[in-house]
Amino acid sequence: MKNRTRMLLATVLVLAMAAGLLLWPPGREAADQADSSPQARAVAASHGRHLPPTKGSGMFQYATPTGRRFEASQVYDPSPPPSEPAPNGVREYTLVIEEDVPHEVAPGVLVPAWTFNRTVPGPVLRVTEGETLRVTLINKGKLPHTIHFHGIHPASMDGVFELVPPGGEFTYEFVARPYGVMPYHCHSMPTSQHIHNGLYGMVIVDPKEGRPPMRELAMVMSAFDLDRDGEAEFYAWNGRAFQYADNPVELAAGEPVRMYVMNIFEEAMVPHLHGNLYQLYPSGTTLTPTEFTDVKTLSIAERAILEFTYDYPGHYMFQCHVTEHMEQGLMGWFRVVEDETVARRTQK
Ligand SMILES: [Cu+2]
Repeated sequence: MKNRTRMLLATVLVLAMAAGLLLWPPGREAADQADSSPQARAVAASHGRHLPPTKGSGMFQYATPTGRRFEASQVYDPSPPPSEPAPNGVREYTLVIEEDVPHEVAPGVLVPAWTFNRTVPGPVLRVTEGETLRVTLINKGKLPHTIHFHGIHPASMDGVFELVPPGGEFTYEFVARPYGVMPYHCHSMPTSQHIHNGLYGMVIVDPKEGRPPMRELAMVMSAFDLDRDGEAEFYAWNGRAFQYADNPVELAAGEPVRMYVMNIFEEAMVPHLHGNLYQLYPSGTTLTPTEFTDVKTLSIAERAILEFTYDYPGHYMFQCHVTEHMEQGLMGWFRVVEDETVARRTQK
């Protein structure tokens, strides 16, 4: 880690520790829950947004959320871009890499992230199989970076050998195939550091014939090991621990939902829905599901499409079933409502 990064991190942790000491014990958080329904409040209180006391060494027990919650404006929008034909068959994106962008990984806990377009994860890219995907990388960092895409493409577009120097640009261009859910991430060495610091995102490659229209969500599972001791302190859907606990994702009862899921952390993750099961499309590379289940272990860089419909209104947790991950941030709520117009409000 660079010295400046390390100093920034240390400062942040000391501040977070001080805040944590003032606000501990976590019972005080119960009054500050996202949802107004009594059931949601009660359950949220018992799944308090705090680290389990046995987790981590001294400092990290207190480097915890301060009781403040994520505001809606901070939330990573879980709706992917719409599926639509690219103009002239070419889907273009520009991704700008910056280093040490302050990223609030949990309420009150800032980390110096490396970002694509200033978000962690980077933006969801979407293209249809057979179209050309053209991605221009602009490196505004101080280190060489790349973009490595999963999928089928020429070696020269693989983002491993052609390092993009600080101040440099490179355009990746290839025909997108096969359809599925494909990770993209920096492959500069040490790759573990470049990914861990935030340089990752999801590509959705739609099949040419399309998939049935549904409400869609894109969710990246990741984690943050702030002290680099090999054990993460925070786990997250889309880069912020507990953001969808603070800001539940609204769905309508009876509305089919398609959730694109990807695990970019170096531990297995287990996406799990409460009150429901999902049709599973491993890697998103099939048009028919292979399993109807409510848990699926996603190994490192593994991804899937989950399709499901909630029949009953209410609040349902969606979480990682590795319970430690859930307790440390990899959980959120679906608020399933009767009125479809409410859920569609948030749809792109
Ligand atoms: Cu990099």
